[in-house]
Amino acid sequence: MHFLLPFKLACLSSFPVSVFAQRGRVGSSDGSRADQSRVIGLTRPSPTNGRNPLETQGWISPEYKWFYEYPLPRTPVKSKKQYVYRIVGVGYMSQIDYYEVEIKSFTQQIYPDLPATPMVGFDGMSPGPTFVMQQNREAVVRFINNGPSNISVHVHGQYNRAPFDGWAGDMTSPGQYKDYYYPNAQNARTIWYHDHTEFTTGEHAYWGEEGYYILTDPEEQALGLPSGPYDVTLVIAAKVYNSDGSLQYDNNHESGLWGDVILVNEQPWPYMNVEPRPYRFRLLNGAVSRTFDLTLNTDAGEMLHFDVIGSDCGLFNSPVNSTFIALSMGERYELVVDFSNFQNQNITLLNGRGVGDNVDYPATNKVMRFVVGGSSSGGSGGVPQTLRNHEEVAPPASNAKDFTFGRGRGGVWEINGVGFRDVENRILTKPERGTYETWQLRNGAGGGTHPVHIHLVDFKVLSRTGGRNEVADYESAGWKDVVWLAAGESVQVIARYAPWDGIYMFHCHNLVHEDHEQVVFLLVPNLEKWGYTNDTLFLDPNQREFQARNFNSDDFTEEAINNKIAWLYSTNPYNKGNIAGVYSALDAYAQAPDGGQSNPTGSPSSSD
Ligand SMILES: [Cu+2]
Repeated sequence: MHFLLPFKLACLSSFPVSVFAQRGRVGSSDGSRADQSRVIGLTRPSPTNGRNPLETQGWISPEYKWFYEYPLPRTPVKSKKQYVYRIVGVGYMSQIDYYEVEIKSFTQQIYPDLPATPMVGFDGMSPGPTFVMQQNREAVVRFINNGPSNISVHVHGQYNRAPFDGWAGDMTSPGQYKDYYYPNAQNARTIWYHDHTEFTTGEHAYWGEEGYYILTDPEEQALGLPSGPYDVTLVIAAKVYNSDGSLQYDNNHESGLWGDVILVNEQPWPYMNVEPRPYRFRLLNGAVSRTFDLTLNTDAGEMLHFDVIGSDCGLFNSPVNSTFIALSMGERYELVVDFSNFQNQNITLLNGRGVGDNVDYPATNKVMRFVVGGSSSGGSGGVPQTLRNHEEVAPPASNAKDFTFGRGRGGVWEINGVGFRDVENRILTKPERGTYETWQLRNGAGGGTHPVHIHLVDFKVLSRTGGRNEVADYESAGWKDVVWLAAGESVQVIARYAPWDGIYMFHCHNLVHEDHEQVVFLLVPNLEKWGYTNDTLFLDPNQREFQARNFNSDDFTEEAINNKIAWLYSTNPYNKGNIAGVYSALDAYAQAPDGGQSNPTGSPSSSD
């Protein structure tokens, strides 16, 4: 445990649910786009209010008429290759699992009465196959690009070294492959992988290039949470279709693509048969620009209470009871919903209207339906009151750094006036490795909704002023890597810039904004006196030896793959799996009077 400073955050106190209720609109409601763009925060919905038909536009897509008629698709778990690279050392043996994933085109039936939709996805499916990784078992995943355009794969929510983090410019072209080396060393968490290619991330995610990456650990497995068929991933998206069934990508003058068709696991408005018992749901907003305000409702219009057990970076210390979840792009929440008292009833997942800066369409207030059966096959799978023991962290004494997300000259989305193409200035900040920093994220000119994602770190949401003026209980209860910055809001987050040095992105996760410049970098610099040998530093996300290679069948024999993994291991990006040792060395460095020259527990990046 490396968070040693006890501190109870003020924002952990409970807000009554009522403070979120019936949050009003700003300005008149004449239904115009201009009016909608001024809407801030959330309309706390019930199934029968919070809905102003004047503000609902007509269908852009062909009208979809099959609500809750098709089942929720369940995404298959990705299998590793049978051969495993084993490392045997003095007193230890570890192994690195190896996976191969092919990016390729495919078609999927979305409208029953239209041609199948052309898409591109990991292993030719969307969502892509779910990775289930075990803590402390590293993995190498070979992504082979047989698709129509460049890719760069980002595992969102894991501290990958920079060359394996899916930097926007680190591209794998069609006909190439790249080996990504993942540490899998963090606590159990529901994370995801998606394309992160410069200027086309939105389109690529939209065509289907996203999927789950679940990391599990023994502590989580001992909790007895609902598992197997009762542990369900739900990626929610919103898209627009043409009359020939193909996807339409219109970014509305670079402001956003809100979508009039709501999909869960790539099926419009599905249903799922459930038993009257608890289920674990892992929610992900995989949409390009649409934010959601989700509630579970009976046919009689009652809202269900459920337990929120985790967020972006894993389980909370204790569950947080709620009736709603606000979900911006890239955010994840894990819920346990108990259907025990709803035998033979429908429970419908609904979305609010007037949420964030969304444009509403006829059916964007609906998401999916759970059809509760009459009997359960047994098993409890309830929610323990103690899920995890994660200590809190003290904010640093120094002033916060400020980052303003807004629309600059020429209407370009920027951060502090800097955009992705501004190569000279786009490294906006250099947090010292191992230190805590508080960042003030502000929504500036141009309004809009900016879900802010910081790569490398887990952060805690400390405060929100303006707009909703509150941090929801479930936002502050755990650690996150995306925070929703709605119009008029300023949000403070704290993170420890560790364990690695290197260049990492931070950006808006409205993918239209991201593709139109709202991406900059943080550089965690090399600590000068920390005993590096300088042979492999992993600072540069485009470091040549880790880049994509042209496809060559000689590279795909078992021997070649084992040699490649052995070489990756020898470059030692992850301190041979001893990441606790990296943290204690960082602590010692910070405390040592000689600036850490004594280097007590070894340097994390040196080679043998
Ligand atoms: Cu944005």
